[in-house]
Amino acid sequence: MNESELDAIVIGAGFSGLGMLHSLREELGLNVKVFEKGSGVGGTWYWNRYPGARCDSESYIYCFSFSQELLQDWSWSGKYPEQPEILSYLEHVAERFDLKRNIQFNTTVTAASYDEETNLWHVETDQGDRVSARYLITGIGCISTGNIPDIPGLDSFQGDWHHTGSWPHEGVDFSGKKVAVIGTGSSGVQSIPVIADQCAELKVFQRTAQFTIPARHGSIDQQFIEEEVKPNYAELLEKARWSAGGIPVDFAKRSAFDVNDSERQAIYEAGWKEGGHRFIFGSFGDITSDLKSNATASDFIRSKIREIVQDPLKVEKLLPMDHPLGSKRALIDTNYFDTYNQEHVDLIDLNEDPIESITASGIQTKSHSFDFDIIVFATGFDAMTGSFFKMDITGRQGRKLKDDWSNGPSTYLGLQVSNFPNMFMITGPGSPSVLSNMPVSIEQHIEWIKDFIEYAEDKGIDIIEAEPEAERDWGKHVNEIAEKTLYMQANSWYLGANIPGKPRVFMPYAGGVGTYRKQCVEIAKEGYPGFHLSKHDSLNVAVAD
Ligand code: N01
Repeated sequence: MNESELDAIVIGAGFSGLGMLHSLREELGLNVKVFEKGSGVGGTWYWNRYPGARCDSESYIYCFSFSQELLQDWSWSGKYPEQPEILSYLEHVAERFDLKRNIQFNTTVTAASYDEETNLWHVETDQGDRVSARYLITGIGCISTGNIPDIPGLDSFQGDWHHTGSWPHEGVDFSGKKVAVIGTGSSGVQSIPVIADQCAELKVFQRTAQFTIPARHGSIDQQFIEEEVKPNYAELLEKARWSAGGIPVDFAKRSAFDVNDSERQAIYEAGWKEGGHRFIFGSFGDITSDLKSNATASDFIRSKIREIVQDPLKVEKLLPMDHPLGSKRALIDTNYFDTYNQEHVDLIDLNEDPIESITASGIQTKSHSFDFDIIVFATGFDAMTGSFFKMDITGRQGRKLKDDWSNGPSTYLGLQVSNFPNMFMITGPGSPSVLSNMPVSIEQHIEWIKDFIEYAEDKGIDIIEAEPEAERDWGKHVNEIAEKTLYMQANSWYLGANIPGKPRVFMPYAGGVGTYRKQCVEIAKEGYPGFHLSKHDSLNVAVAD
């Protein structure tokens, strides 16, 4: 590849980067280079190798849809795809479509700056690369920069410690070990039961008790796949694309108060037995929008926690009382609450007994000193903006993305930022991706970006740039939609609440994947209102406010 003729630089080789590379190269014939920090493809699934890691979208819908042959040939083994299998899938995609020839691994992009004179993005890496291209596309994931809390004394700890989001490839041997897990979000809830099975002693440090529903994970239903999925993949995917959450299922429309108490109880029992997110979307349509309806589901889950967990002291700590179900990321689990019935598993409520420091031998809380061999940080991510801020991204007239986003991210459609021409984001803040089945959102972004670039090239347009007004309006719209949801009722990473000092801005678009897609389609049909499209000349240097 002649790098002096690069058309596009893509950052990241997860679902987003692989799909974008394939689309730009195969459909538009562009000369594309991908930079990837890891030594292999996979993105999230390359890094998150913690015990029990899997996706909680059902496997048949957690995939690329651009190749009918790929859809028909690939077979998942589990109801939910587990991390090693997702990684194999992405490896397979990279091999099958010969993508690796355009990917440079073990390379971190450190800086990217837009040059108004040449209308090129100049990209620098930690390996000394200096390359330029007309388009810069970020596929850096939105939950990929780990949050390791600033607890005094971590440096002094004599044991091992790991963050779930950068797990050692060789695995961690927990046998006979005293282990601490800090954090009970998706990663904690998935890893705690598996770590408990392997270690001698486990103490979980919990800041917020969680609602979680049994996943009922198991082998995939082959008959369902062969008879209902594979012959109907096109229709299923189309349904997913226009749905609220990127999955091809029907949401219950009835209210929790359309039925009497015993009917409601029976519906929740059936949902609990079936497991997974169907407990929420298959039961009542207003659980996620109406606090009173939500309370019936929240109460049901609390009753299940009381039923499952034997120790009343642990029950009290495990009951989520400070936020409604679904206002933080909805969780599904395997044996999470049962795990606390094991004698070697204990739970520390950080609200009663906060961590004061990490010592050479373990963790010091306000009232106890605990010894550990291994500390696991399941403490989440500096989501949506963290990975952008790790790079020095400079737009027109030296503007820094970090400065422009100092009060929270601001984008048009989650796809572009004013003053950063020809830079596109896949799963950026302001897009619905994190509230959806990711591959469906990612493919929508990829297709839309590819179509826009094709449109621009056909019309001789050199510069694509979100207009500040459109960006402001989109931000307002994202905010208005969020205000109507229950998401505003919890301290979550959606709001940046998990990172001390991060501006409290609800970052994802909560209007649904289908509604978002409709707006994107209409904008494209109308010739991309809200974007300033221009031919490049070296005087085109005006900065928008
Ligand atoms: O991170 P989280 P995650 N001291 O932020 C706690 C996706 N994902 O890695 O709730 C003590 O959800 C924090 O407490 P609180 C998915 O989108 C998907 O689990 O902030 N505790 C919380 O309990 C998910 O939402 C899958 O009060 C601290 C936990 O650590 C996203 O990734 C699997 C703390 C962090 O939970 C992130 O999930 C895994 C501190 N200083 C991840 N700081 C699947 O598809 C934070 N915590 C299944």
